[in-house]
Amino acid sequence: MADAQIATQVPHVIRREDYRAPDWWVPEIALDFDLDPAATRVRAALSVTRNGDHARPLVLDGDGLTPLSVKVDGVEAQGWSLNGGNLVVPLGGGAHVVETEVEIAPERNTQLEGLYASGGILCTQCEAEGFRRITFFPDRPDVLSRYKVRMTADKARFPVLLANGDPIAQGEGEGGRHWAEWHDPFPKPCYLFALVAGDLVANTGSFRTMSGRDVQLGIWVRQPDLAKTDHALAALKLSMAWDEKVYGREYDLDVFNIVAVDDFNFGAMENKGLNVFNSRYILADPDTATDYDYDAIATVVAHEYFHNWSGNRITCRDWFQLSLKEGFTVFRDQSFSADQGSAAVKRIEDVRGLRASQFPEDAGPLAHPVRPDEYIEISNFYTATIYNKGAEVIRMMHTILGPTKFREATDLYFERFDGTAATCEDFVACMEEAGGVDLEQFRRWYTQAGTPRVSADLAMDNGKARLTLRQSVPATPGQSVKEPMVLPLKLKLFGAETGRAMGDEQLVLLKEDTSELVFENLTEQPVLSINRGFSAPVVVETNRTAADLAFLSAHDDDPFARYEAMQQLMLDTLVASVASGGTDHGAVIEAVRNTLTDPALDRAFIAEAVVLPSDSFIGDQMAVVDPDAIFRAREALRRDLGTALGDQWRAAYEGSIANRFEYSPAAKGARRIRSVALGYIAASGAQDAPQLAFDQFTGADNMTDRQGALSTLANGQSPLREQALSAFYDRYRSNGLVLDKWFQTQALSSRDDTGEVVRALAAHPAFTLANPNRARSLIGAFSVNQRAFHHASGEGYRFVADQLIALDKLNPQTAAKLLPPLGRWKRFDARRGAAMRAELERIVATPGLSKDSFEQASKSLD
Ligand code: 0A1
Ligand code: ZN
Repeated sequence: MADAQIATQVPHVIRREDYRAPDWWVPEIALDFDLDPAATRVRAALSVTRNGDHARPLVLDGDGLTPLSVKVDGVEAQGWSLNGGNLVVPLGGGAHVVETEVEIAPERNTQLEGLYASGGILCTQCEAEGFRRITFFPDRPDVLSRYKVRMTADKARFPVLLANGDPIAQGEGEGGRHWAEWHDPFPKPCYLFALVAGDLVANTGSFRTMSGRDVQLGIWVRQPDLAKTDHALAALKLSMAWDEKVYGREYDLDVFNIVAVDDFNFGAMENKGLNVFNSRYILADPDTATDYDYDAIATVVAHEYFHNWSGNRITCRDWFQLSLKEGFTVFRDQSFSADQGSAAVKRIEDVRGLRASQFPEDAGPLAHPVRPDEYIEISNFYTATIYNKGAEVIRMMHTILGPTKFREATDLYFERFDGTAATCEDFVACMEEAGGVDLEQFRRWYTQAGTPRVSADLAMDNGKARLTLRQSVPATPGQSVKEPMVLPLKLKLFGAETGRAMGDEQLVLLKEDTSELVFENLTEQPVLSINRGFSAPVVVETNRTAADLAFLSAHDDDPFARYEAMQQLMLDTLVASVASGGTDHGAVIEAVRNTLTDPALDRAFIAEAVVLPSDSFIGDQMAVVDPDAIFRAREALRRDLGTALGDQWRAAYEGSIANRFEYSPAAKGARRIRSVALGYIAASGAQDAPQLAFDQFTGADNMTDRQGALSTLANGQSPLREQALSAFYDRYRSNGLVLDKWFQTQALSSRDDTGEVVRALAAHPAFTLANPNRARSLIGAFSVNQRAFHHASGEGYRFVADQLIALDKLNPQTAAKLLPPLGRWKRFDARRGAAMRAELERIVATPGLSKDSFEQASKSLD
């Protein structure tokens, strides 16, 4: 932590424009680990070669390491020094072997970066800069090396020893120890290094690749979890086949291993041939995992697997290029998941996620371009902008090129940059070359932050419709002036009377500030369907009436646009009620009735379409967010919908009861509509609602139904609430992942006392900040519960700040990730804003604050 303390006083800013090629290459590295949780010895032998004609010494990054020995070409070195934790070794020739030895203590590593212990398993997390906590090395993604790894460990405690690449040899040592050697033939940056040692068992399988090679697959977990790994293994096989079919990408090693650990800062990590996962993205059975969990597991398994090409075979030149691998890989995992079930529902979920996390980021103090220009701590840049907006940018290029040219362009990219550390520019250049398009102006998506806004006004005159499109990009920190973007907008007109499409869908590339489109020979009043499929990640404002939106929600032939029309109608209604206190709910009720009773629609889609926009999304539409007024308006609409459509909700509820759990798109859709219907029945205030929920809770044969019922009860006042919460706790007290749901459900509750409940839960014996999932389940969930977090007393802010200050001492990365909700103070009234600022100031002034939290908190104050 010593480095972190210094950093808070003098934050060192890293700038993209300062990139320089490395002074030294490291084509080969041999690592020898003598593993022990209390004291692990790490010996590293680096073959280094000078890059170009210069006299600069070899500088190896180190963080908290003390060299026990430094040798050059087999001889104890003399002139080395330490500079801010880094090892500086003067070298005379063009090529040398540099050997170092250090000792580290994985069991004391609470930051979960580098080599650490999780539930008795030793594992690593090196992205972005964790390798320097294991050994001295040029810790930057453009230094690619071939790795040989040898591990020795106590055989009883660590019977399984895994690393990247292929297993080469293993044997017995002295004193109950054993060893294993792994070689990875593919040069890789050190952030992809991994090793795991533990008492693990595997669910094994094999996959025959397109060229006929058999790959051994293993999902490694602790023995009691073995029965929960089938879904992940199946998802892995599907991913491997999909990447061959859709991108022509074949797996390249003889083994592919995944290990699940309980303590992990992010979701999972794509280490070459040895992915390490947060156990929540591996373990599933019907009793403990929801449909949401099952889907997330498939997506994350696919994501990490796809990185083998988009990330590992082609990596990033520097961390400013992070979206090169992350944006593209998210686009790939989204397309994979869309192909497994309903593409429309998947798109709706992805856009909902983008609006919930990326749009607020782009509108706040931490806004940054998809390719940032500077950072203090790179871990803070694993953001929704890099991942999700980055994926939208790739999707737009896919839309502009069309699927065939897009595939030719990715073929070119994979072929040209295989084995290298590339840039976002390299990717775009391949798109241009193979796609035969000019993307000069499109590149602004990489440089300009902020969510573009488009206004679309349709006016009729004399049988002609005139569509005026205007775009603007809001100012963001450090970028006050913006240039127009290229916005691919899919649009179509429908006849208001006949409901018929007036012509085909068009793809309009809006490039100017303003542009006008004229539609001739119209025989009836047109209704505009725009940004179909969410073809551009923008905010669209139109002059459509409530009647137009209701019409589209019933007749549009693009399911996303249909969903969107309903959301817009709901949003307009809610924003109007917040402003005026009015309750004109008739149009929404009728639109929901139509959707709910449309026999042509599948249930998964209906369930998405009839859910109201979240409190925070409603807040995002307002100049000053009023959390209490939003909550009241939303609850009033829920109550009216629940009451007016009582029979329809009951019918949807009864009609979706299953005899037995099944994991299929249809069964998932049924469970989803069931829990949405239950929520509306409860919102109507129906007397029997708590009992209905409780019966569902006790009778459920799966976690989706059980947790859905628990959430409904947790929002209410019935005595059955306590009964269900304690039954849930008792049943799952030894299952960490399910306990997270218990904490999260209470933190998300819409009850008045949620703040107090959450503060009490922080003192619950099962709560700990040491486990990131648990910390997120309470603090992360609470701080997105708009009304509870923004309680006028300011208690919510104080509580979260207290927790983050405590968490920062243990795990800076996780603390910093949870900080952004406190930074949204400009969006709230003066009193709330001042209270939020005061907490940010308190965080910044905390002695010993990490640079992770410092960067987030100090930027949030600007
Ligand atoms: N590359 C991983 C996510 C990841 C990022 C950073 C980490 O530590 C700072 C860990 C994992 C992915 O995209 O899945
Ligand atoms: Zn990724």
